Amino acid sequence: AIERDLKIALETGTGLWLALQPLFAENGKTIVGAEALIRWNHPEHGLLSPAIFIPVAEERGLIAELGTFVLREACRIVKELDIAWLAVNFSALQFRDRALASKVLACLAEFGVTPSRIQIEITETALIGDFEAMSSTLAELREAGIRIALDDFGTGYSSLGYLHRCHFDKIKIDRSFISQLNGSGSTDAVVKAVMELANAFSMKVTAEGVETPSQWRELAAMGCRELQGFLFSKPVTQDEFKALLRKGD
Ligand code: G
Ligand code: G
Ligand code: MN
Ligand code: NA
Repeated sequence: AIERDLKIALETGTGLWLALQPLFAENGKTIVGAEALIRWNHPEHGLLSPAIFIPVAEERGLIAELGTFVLREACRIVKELDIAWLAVNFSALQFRDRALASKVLACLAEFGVTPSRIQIEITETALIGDFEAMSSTLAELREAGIRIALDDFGTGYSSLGYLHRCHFDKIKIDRSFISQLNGSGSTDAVVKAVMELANAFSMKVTAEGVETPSQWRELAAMGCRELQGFLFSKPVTQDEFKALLRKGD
């Protein structure tokens, strides 16, 4: 039933929308960009999490359509909001389409969106499929100016080899690491090492899931320049996001 309803939602464009979570500079005040997180107001079940329906879309061959919806909506939003960039999450399965890069670029051109204003987040697990196809698609997108972020870093399978052969603009340290920071433990050392690794590969670093002021302080001290988490803001509606931008001015 979820599958049928999702098909209808995608065809009619009703019920699906993008929540926006701001990303902040180390001062915790300046909004540097945002991440789009899909939401579904289901006619009977109410608000559904993507953790429920993304896997259904992936299993039922609907992920390409869903990805198209997300990208088009992201283009519309980034033009409307006064933000530098908006990041969208792509499923590994979307990269099975060899024409993905040209379709993405055509979409941006249609909306008149500069490629540097859209970032694409992929998880490490995306890298374990057809690595050659994946990295050529990513190279094509990067050459056009779209920035690529490696999401949930540390939870998957990325090796130094992947990082070396496939250039990412940014890594997002998974929140499971951030939540274990305590000022002196082994997780602190790991996060520090990841920041140094990122430096060596000229990648930016985002800390995800920052929930406490002490995590914030420690990350800022380590030199982390981009922070995301409930401490600063949860994902919000577009109107709420506009209010956040006004507050920041
Ligand atoms: O907001 P949160 O509960 O919102 O997201 C849960 C999971 O769903 C995260 O792993 C997130 O990356 C994923 N997700 C959110 N939006 C999208 C989307 O538009 N496309 C894909 N493929 N995954 C998404
Ligand atoms: O996998 P990805 O990083 O794309 O997923 C983003 C998910 O993380 C979303 O579900 C979002 O709601 C959630 N999220 C964002 N900030 C925080 C936070 O500070 N704490 C927790 N627990 N979840 C967060
Ligand atoms: Mn993400
Ligand atoms: Na994550």
